[in-house]
Amino acid sequence: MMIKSFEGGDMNDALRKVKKELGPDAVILSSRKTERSGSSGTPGVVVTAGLPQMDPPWARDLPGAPEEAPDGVRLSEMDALREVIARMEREWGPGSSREIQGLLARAGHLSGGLLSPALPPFDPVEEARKILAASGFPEEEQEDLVEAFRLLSYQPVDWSSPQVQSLLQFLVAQKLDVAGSLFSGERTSDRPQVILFVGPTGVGKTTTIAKIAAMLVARQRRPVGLVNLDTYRIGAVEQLRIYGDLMGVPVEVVSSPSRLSGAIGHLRESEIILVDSAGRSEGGADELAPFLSVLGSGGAWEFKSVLVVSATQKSDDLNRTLHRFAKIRPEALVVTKVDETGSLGSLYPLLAHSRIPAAYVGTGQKVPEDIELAHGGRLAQWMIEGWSRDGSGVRT
Ligand SMILES: Nc1nc2c(ncn2[C@@H]2O[C@H](COP(=O)(O)OP(=O)(O)O)[C@@H](O)[C@H]2O)c(=O)[nH]1
Ligand SMILES: [Mg+2]
Repeated sequence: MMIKSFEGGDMNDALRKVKKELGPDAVILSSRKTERSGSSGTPGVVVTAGLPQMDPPWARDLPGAPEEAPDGVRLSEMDALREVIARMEREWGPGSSREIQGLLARAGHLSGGLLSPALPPFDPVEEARKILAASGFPEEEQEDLVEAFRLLSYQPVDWSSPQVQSLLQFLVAQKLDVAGSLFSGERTSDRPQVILFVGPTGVGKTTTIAKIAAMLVARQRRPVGLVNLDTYRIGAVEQLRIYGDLMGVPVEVVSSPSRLSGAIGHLRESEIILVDSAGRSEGGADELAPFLSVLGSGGAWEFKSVLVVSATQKSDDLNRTLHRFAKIRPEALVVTKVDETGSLGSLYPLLAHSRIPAAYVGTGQKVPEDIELAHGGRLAQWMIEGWSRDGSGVRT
């Protein structure tokens, strides 16, 4: 590289001289202000520039060309290079001097007489990876989604973070399995629908049942009955009874499987019977098994079960819950507490791979309003962008 300094009254003046003498391939290495410039003696700018071509023969004869040392290395060129490299390593971090030519090659990078570093190019695939990790998607899912993203992101568009988010939402939404309402708009059978809600303690089963019951009673004017399977006999039974009383809905408490049939019979006026299970935290399908054999015996009612999980559970816990209740063969999921976590990506494996579609989403503690029908696009948006209460969810 041939290196040379040019003086000018201002930056444009100096750059004009650089271009005139070294041509359009000149690389700007540094610039500084001077007290005096040229023959006029007024303040000016000195620009040090070089030509990447290694020492073309004609360069030696240019006015002001550095002198050649005995070993063939131009002394002033070596000093200038050392200075530039030292400064780059200092300001932009170790290794950055390797990019010296690319970074300095444009006079447009000069501002106020100083060189400013170029930003690294925006990498949409890297951005997608970052978003998925920050949103709590498990690592192996991140890999699959990033691979799908890579395949679809070949378009030569000007990628920005919102565009990366949109494509990720599209990919995620496509995978999510949603059921829609558990209830047909109108009564389709003379037999009541009996729906059992199972899931770990504290996820929001009783609250969800109250929300759904209120929705059916108040909005759809459908007769609803509630049953509580009391497998633990402490406290939790009262909660459902209070909700039932508030809504004017009959509640049956059943502590023995042999009484279950009779209790459902008491609710024969009800078109829909929601069954709560108040179990021990370590209990799962096993403690419900004797009740299940009655519920699933068929005949007088239609039966299905729903697994309630909380969005605050980690992916591994959700998986464990799924296994604990697999024997019950839940036909749908309710996901509660999406309002309580910033990383909904942990729900992705359950909603994408469990083959149990999501029916409802719990969005807060308020009964009855904080529930909506599960919607793939909305869930995907919340997983990628975080949850936000916008009130536009569908409730029935
Ligand atoms: N933030 C939030 N809290 C909820 C939601 N659903 C239920 N909860 C709360 O979770 C706690 C346990 O709910 P509960 O219905 O008693 O759980 P259960 O043991 O499964 O019956 C209560 O304080 C509820 O108010 C929800 O969607 N969002
Ligand atoms: Mg409960």
